[in-house]
Amino acid sequence: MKRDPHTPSVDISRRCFLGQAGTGALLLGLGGLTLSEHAFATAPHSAGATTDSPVSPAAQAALVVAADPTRLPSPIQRKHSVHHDITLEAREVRGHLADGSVFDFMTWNGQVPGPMIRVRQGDTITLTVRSAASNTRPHSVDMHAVFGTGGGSSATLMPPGGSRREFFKCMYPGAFIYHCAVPNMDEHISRGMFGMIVVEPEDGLPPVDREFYLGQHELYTKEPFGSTGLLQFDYSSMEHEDPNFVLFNGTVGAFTGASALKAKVGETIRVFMVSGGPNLTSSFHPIGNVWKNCWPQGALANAPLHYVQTQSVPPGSCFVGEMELPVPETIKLVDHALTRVARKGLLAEIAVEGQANPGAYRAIS
Ligand SMILES: [Cu+2]
Repeated sequence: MKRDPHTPSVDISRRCFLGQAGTGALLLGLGGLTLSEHAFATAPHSAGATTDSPVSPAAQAALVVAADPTRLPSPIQRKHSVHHDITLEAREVRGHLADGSVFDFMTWNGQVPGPMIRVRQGDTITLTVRSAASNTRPHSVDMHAVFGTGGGSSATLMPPGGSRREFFKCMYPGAFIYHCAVPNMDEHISRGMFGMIVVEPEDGLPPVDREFYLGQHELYTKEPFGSTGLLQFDYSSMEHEDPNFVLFNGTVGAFTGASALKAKVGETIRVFMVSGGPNLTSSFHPIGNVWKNCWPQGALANAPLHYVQTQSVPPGSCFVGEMELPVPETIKLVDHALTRVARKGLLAEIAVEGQANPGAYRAIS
């Protein structure tokens, strides 16, 4: 097998975006995405509590951990197998959670979810995992695309500053989660250590105009939703599976309002969504649209379902869905367990711009 010169490295070195948590005028560039004050706005019905701990200078220098949903590998066009060298780095980072609050995330390559890996059935991968020297906890990776003990988690267990390598062949197609799998894996996944590997079928996926990549997970904090400052992880509420935050990409409202994702009338779009959990099942629904083609569980070997309104995406699984865009609108991607949207921070929007289509939809009075 030859190496694919067109396969972008997944070892993404992200620029360091420094910001002042809680300052309204701040604009943060993120790979073409603008995260504004609005992007971190909390819901109008939030508790609005403030913790005892003010935002320290260290907390103010927090990273944007939200992965850019438009930054994902291109669809695969080739009809032959190749080998990939891929590196994932475990990084424990203090990142923006919401307007005025920060949290100590655990990430792959500094982003939540971790980078999407995209290969073709039959491809082989040499995966290097390494752990930043500044980390404080052990980490490993379980890839659901791998035949092997623990999905490779035993072979990739590493201490802070450590590094491991493994080889595997992508023998079956689908969209699969990868996640940290140390004994406290529920905490590590909650803090952000999950991502997606897409193994495209040999014949590829249908062409679309745009693709987006999102990851849902929940955060368990001692402080209620809407609190400011450095929020602390709470093991008790995790044991009761009662989170204060349910999020896309580790951040409250990062892709809403002026920072909504963009598309145009007449296009078709595909959404890849990985459900990290660690405990909640998403009822994934596009408000104002429908999943025209939908692969539950990311099971791409099967024919898609058509015109699905709400699809369950259990923790430890993925979703692939496509929409057509016949009218201009703002599509709200939600978990239809709507308390998570109204009170816990979960929302992403797609602003569809273009000519009105009154034969398909119009407001009358
Ligand atoms: Cu970990």
